[in-house]
Amino acid sequence: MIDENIRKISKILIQRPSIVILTGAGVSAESGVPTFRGPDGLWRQFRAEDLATPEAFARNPGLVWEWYDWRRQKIYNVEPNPAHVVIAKWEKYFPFFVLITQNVDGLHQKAGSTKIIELHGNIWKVRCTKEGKVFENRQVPLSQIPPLCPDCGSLLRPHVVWFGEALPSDVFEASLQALYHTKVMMVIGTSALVQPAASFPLIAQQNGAILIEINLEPTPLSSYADFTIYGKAGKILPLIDQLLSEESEEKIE
Ligand code: BJW
Repeated sequence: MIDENIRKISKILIQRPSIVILTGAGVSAESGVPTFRGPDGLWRQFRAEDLATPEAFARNPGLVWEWYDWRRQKIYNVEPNPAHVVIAKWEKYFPFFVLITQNVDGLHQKAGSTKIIELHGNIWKVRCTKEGKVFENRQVPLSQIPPLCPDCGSLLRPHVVWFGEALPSDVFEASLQALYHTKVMMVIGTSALVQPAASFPLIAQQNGAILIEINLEPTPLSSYADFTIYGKAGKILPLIDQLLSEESEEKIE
């Protein structure tokens, strides 16, 4: 039995085929990637202040790199789940489509997504602390901790956005443009606690978008959302997709 709200959402998507999707760690949870704030979340085991700030890296780059090396090993073999697959499919379905992800795991790309803005960077990239050059790096485990720049020998850092760091301006601008333009804003698997991403859905809504949230539990966004569906992203998205396909077939007949 499909929830009535899921039917309503699929109808809205057909009437307004213009969508921005904001994803968070919950989208990758069913692939086995740890979330940050859930019962087994990373921030239950580790202090963000010790591992995910520029100050922590300046104090002890080796410790920070050991943590990133451990996380990279943990997720090296994970695969996209049905939520990633549906999102990748939708970029070809909707005339206007932008995926904004807070995730650094690269699973959206592995599922085939190309119209993607990575807000918080990518755990498979490293950046030279001296010259700012970015390199892809998939070595697991790292042969040297902390790793050094192959060009100039300076310290490399993970190419991610830590607390207290600004998002890259091009990434921020591109997100804003998408938020101003979209008619539907779908927020999936984020606790909506980390700024500025947490404000993005409200910016889209204030510009006329219908706000849809998919999460296991209520978040600070839930009271603003036009529709909230509680459940696993890997279950809900295929249901919406199934209804979209059925409606499209009806249109063709
Ligand atoms: C499921 C599910 C399933 C589970 N299906 N759902 C304004 C007010 C207050 C504070 C600030 C503010 N502005 C800035 C700040 C400070 C800070 C901030 O927001 N702090 C708050 C926490 C209080 N923000 C920043 O510092 C940001 N920078 C900034 O604003 O700079 C300003 C500046 C301007 C100019 C100069 C200098 C500075 C940067 C934030 C960077 C965040 N970085 C991290 C680490 C990335 C790298 C790494 O991975 O190591 O990003 S922290 C972490 O949180 C990570 C995530 O992307 C981010 C969000 O987490 P997410 O994705 O929401 O995960 P969870 O675990 O929280 O939630 C999972 C959800 O999924 C849950 O709701 C589950 O229920 C659900 N779920 N399974 C559906 N199967």
